[in-house]
Amino acid sequence: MNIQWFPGHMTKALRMMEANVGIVDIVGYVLDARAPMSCFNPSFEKIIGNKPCLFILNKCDLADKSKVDLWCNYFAQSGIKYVKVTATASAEASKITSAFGEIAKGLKDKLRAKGVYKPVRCLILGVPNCGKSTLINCLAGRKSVVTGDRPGVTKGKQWVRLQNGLELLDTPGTLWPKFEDEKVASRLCFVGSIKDDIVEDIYALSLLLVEELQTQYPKLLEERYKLQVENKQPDVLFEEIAKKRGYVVRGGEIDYERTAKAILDDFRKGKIGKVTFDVPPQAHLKVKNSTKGEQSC
Ligand SMILES: Nc1nc2c(ncn2[C@@H]2O[C@H](COP(=O)(O)OP(=O)(O)O)[C@@H](O)[C@H]2O)c(=O)[nH]1
Ligand SMILES: [Mg+2]
Repeated sequence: MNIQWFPGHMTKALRMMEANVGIVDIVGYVLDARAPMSCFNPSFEKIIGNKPCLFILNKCDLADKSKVDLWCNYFAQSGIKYVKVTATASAEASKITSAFGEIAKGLKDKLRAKGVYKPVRCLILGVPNCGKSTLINCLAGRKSVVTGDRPGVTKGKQWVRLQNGLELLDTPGTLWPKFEDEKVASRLCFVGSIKDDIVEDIYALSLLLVEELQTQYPKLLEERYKLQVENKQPDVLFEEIAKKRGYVVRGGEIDYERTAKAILDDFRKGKIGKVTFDVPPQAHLKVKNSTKGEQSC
């Protein structure tokens, strides 16, 4: 599967973030709760530097609660500030605001002691499609920035001022020039951070998804497609799904593209179930032991 990709607009976006980081006080780092590890962008480390950072595990409504809890434990044990949210639910706004508020408080107090009353500025960053703009709209209580279910919707620089004096800077999602690990790249494709149209082989991508689901969530796959999944090769499963769904063309040939797109779409819309592919570093052994080697990351 060939997805080495780094379009020019992402270089531009990273430069914009580097140029603005000097004027922000804190960073909100949005991670897709279905693949938090894969969402860590090495290019962001330089941008964040020593700024206080809040990790926001978003799309929890689509994620596996037990794995999200492992991430929360990991963050808590590592002394990392985090919040788990579903940015599409407006009721979540207060949770996010208070998490930011906690981080901003120390800073505000310091400034006030010096007689400075300025808004606390926060840079919101994350890979494409993880929900940055949705999160900002959730906090603002209105549609202040453009969102969309595909990468690349946010283009320029967008500041949004909240009532509590926090100012948020939305940024275009960025990836990094080279994926060392195919698993990271494919998981970013599954969650829609990498556009399907730059993936050369959508069939190969959907086979990887079937394989990961078969390993980590066999029951969900069985229930969704009413199939027995054990001891079957992913391509065999793929063909069974195609036939069950009637995705065949004239002469009984399987419609590979249609089936591949349907499986990816089912996953992205949460129709297969609540799934999280990545576990935090130390949790790897725990998950393996507790499931008799069924899960891997
Ligand atoms: N189910 C679900 N969808 C979400 C959530 N947050 C964002 N989305 C959807 O994810 C897509 C990308 O969101 P957007 O905010 O544009 O992502 P951005 O590229 O990071 O700014 C949109 O279709 C949103 O509606 C969430 O918590 N749950
Ligand atoms: Mg956006």
